[in-house]
Amino acid sequence: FSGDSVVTLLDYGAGNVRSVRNAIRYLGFDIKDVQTPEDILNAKRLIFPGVGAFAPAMDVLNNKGMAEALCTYIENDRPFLGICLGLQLLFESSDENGPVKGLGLIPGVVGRFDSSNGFSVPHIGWNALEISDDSEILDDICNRHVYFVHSYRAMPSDKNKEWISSTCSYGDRFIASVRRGNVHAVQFHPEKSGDVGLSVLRRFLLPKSTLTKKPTEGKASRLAKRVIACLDVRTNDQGDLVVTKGDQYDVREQSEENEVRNLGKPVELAGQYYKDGADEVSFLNITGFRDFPLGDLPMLQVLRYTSENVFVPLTVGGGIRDFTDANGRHYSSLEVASEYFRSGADKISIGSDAVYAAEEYLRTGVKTGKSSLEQISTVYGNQAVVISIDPRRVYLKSPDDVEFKVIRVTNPGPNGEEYAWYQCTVNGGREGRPIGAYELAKAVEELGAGEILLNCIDCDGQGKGFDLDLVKLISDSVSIPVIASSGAGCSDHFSEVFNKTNASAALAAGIFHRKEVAIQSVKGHLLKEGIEVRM
Ligand code: 1PR
Repeated sequence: FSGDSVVTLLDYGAGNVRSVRNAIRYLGFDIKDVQTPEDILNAKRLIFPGVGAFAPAMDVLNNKGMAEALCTYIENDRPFLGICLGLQLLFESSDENGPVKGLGLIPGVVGRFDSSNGFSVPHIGWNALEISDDSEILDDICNRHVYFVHSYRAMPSDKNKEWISSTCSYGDRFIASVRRGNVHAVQFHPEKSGDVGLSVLRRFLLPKSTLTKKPTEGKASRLAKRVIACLDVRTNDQGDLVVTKGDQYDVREQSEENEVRNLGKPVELAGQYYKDGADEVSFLNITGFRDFPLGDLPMLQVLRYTSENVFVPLTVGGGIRDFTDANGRHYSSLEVASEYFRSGADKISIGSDAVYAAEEYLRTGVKTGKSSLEQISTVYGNQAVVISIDPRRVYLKSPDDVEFKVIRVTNPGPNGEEYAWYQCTVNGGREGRPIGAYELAKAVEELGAGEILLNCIDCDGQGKGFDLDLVKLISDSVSIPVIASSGAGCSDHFSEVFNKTNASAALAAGIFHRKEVAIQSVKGHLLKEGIEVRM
C-alpha cells in the first residue's frame, strides 16, 4: 500500500460493511483492515462503520483492546470518520439493550426514537440536515437529502453542543453528525446516500486544498417519500437470470411459447435506476421459494456487481428460510441472509417464511426467537429486515363472514360486495393461507420486522394504481414504515398513495422496465404536488 491512497477500516466483523468498502474503492482508495490495536494507532485516516447492536460492538472493541486505541487515536485529533453506530459508540452510553457503556468521548446517552408521536421507527429514508458552518465534510450536502436507517439516536445538549456539526429532525431533533478538528462522525450512511454521500467521503479522504465548495442546490427540509425500483428476478427457460414482470404474478408471455417475460439484465437495470434517481433498488428472487438461493450463485453475483456501483440501499428477497440440501447439509435462514448481506444487500426481505412465523406466533402467543425473521433481526437489527406481503383481495357480502380484519371497500366487488379481507399467500401467490394482511403486519412488527413491503396480487402489473384501501389499512395499523407496491401506472398514482395513505415509500416495476414513466418524472411530479422527495 502506498501511504496517501490507503484508508484504514475498522471492521469488527459484526455485519455488512461491504458498501463502505465499495464506496472507498469507487473513490480510488485502497483499504487496510484493522487487525490489532496498533493498526488503529498507526492509521493515517480511519473509517469506522459501526454495524449491528451497541452492546456486542462495545464487547468486541473492549475484548480486542481496540476501545482504548480508538480513544487515544481520537483524543490525539487524528483523521477519523465514524458512521452510524460508529457515531453512537463515541457517546457515554446507549439504551440499546442497556444501559451499555460507550467510549465516553462525547457527553450524552444514545436513546431510542419514540414511536408514540406518530413517527415510524426505525427512522428509514432520506432526510434533510441542519448543518452548522464549520462542518467541512458536509459542505456539499447543502440542502439535499442523506440516507438514514436507525432506531437509536443521540440528542443535542449543552454538554455536547461543541461537538455538533449537524442535526436532523424526525419527531425529535437529534444529532446527525459531530465534528471536532479532524474527528468526524455521521449518523447517516454516506455510502448509501448517492452522489451526495460519496462527496462526504471524498471530503474526508482528500486534502482540503483539492476541494471546492459547491453552490447550494436542492431544498430538503424533512424526511422524503421514497421511490423504489423493484426487479423481480428469475432464471428463464434458457437458464439466464433475467428481470421479469408479471400480471397478477403470472410472469409468462401469453403466447404459444409461454416464455418467461424478459425485461432486461438485473445489474444493468439496477445501475440505470440508480442513475435515474431511484431511492432504493429491490431484487426479488421470485422462484427462491422452490430453488435454494445459495445454490443460486448468479443472484449473489448480481448483488456483488450491483453494489460496486450503486450507492443507494439494496434489498434482496426470495428463499430466505431454513433449508436442507440434497446432501443433507442444513443451512439456517440466518446463513442464507448473511450470504446476501455479504454479497452487498443492505436489507433482506422475507415473504413465505414470515407468514408461517406469524401464523405460529398468533396461534401460540409465544415468540420463540427461532423464526427467520426473529433470528435475522436479532443479529442484523430490525432495520435490515423487510417483510414482503403478497395478499389477494377476497370480497365479502358481510363484515362478519370471516374472523380476519375486514374493511369496507371503496369500489364494490363484481357482485356488489361492499367488504373485503386481504388473504396472505405464500410461494409467489400460489397458496392462500389462513391469515390476513392486517394480522400478518401486526404480528411481524411484534416479531421484529423493520419495514413492510406491501404488494397486492390483484393490482400487480395492472397499471391502475395502488390498492389504496389496503395501503391505508396497513400503514395506519403499524408503526414501522410501509412500502406501497403493485399497480403503479403513472405519476399520479404515486402522489395519490402518498396523499391518501401513510405509506413511507412507493415501489414500482413494470412502468420503469417498459420505460413508460421515468423515475425523475415521478419525482418531479411529486415535488410539484408539494410532496418532499430526494431530487
Ligand atoms: O416467499 O420469501 O421466497 O419471497 C418471494 C418474493 O418474491 C416475495 O417478495 C414475493 O412478493 C415475490 N414474488 C414471488 N412470485 C412473484 C411473481 O410475480 N410471480 N413477485 C413475486 C412479486 C411483486 C412486486 C412487483 C410489484 C410492482 N412481485 O415486487 O414488483 O407488484 O409491480 P408493478 O409496478 O409492475 O405493478 P419468499
